[in-house]
Amino acid sequence: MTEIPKSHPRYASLLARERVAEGVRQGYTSTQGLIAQGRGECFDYLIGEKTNPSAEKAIRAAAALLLLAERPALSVNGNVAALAAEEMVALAAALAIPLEVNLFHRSEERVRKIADLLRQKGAAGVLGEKPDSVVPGLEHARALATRGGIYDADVVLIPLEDGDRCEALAAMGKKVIAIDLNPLSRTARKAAVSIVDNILRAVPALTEQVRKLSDLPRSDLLIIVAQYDNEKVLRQAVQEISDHLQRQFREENCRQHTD
Ligand code: PTJ
Repeated sequence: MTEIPKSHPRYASLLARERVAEGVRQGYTSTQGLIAQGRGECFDYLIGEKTNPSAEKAIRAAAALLLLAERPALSVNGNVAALAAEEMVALAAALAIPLEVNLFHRSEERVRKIADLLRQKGAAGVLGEKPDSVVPGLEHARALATRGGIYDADVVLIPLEDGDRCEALAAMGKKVIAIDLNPLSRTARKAAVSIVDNILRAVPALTEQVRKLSDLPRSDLLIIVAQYDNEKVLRQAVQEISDHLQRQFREENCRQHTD
């Protein structure tokens, strides 16, 4: 990997880019994953490269949903593995559940490499290498699922993917939690809880919330979920982008006048 000096103003973004490129070199991230990373970088820039209040609300509701679930499941694709393997392992450990590898551009070799990476990072259980069921309504490899994992889950976390599996999982009666920097994506609009944030920041924050809320009685968790309104949160996320851009323009104008 290219050495990025910590003093570089775009250190975090460049490091993430390197991680995805390394995932491609190691063969667990798809080449298409590079394009997804570019889309993500663009939206992260627009949201201000920080966890906004709308995302904080979604993260809290997502943690409550995962704690209330009888059978929660966490999905991992090639970009998630490259960017946040360790963080996903920590989240799975906090919930005491396995992770499940699920790929759009599926090859058995990539599935095995991602499963090995997760085990190497300390995952206690990894599903997805031997899928035994299919999510109805999907005609691609992402339909493959495992009983005891995503197939039977009542709540599923799907970071960084496009919309049709989100809809198909919701049609099975599951509550879907998305992590997607694009608040206008089909996934974000169809999920029960959409975390509009970079996975690099969102997953550690989600694990922290899971730990924090785990002492609460179920009745309090139910209140958090009942008070959550995903449509409102997505509108807020779009407003945060607009406010951020207007602040940027104002600052730029001020600079030009003082130069
Ligand atoms: O590993 P595979 O074969 O399952 O393929 C995975 C990718 C990501 C290539 C595949 O799911 C794909 O093509 O996804 P899309 O359609 O590009 O959608 C990815 C979404 O994730 C986009 O809305 C991006 O804005 C968003 N995204 C990209 N990077 C990040 C992100 N969201 C949060 N954090 C990121 N770092």
